[in-house]
Amino acid sequence: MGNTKSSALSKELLEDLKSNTKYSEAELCTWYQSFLKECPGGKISKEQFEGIYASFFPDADPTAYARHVFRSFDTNADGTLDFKEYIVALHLTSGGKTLQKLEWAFALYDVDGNGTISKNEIVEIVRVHAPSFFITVDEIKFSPCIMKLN
Ligand SMILES: [Ca+2]
Ligand SMILES: [Ca+2]
Repeated sequence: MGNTKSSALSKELLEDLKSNTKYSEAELCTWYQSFLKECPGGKISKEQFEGIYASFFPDADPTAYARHVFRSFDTNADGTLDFKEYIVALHLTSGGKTLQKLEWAFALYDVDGNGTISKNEIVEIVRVHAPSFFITVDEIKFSPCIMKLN
């Protein structure tokens, strides 16, 4: 094995992810290794993401979904998800704290990014998402957090 400097998570990133997600150091390291195996470049392209998503949710529309996911998780807008963006996405969609989920869901639903969610935007997201994968529209409607954001 060569000296794979990049195969270890940096201490900084590890601490950051540990404090922002529910995952343990061991889990994060394990995921990082499998992430690198799938994506040796350390980044997931939209096409790769579509492939992964399609294998989980064969009935959904991976292209539209990937577009929305990238819009809300590709925080540095470079067109790929790096490990941090990937873990944050994974964390939020699989059981993050309610407030974080709401903030993320809001960003996801706010397709044009104008700070409010229109009926058309909800229709657009509901059309492409896999049932029960996201927070429901009712939760959005009744959330004080969303009222505040609005
Ligand atoms: Ca990115
Ligand atoms: Ca909007």
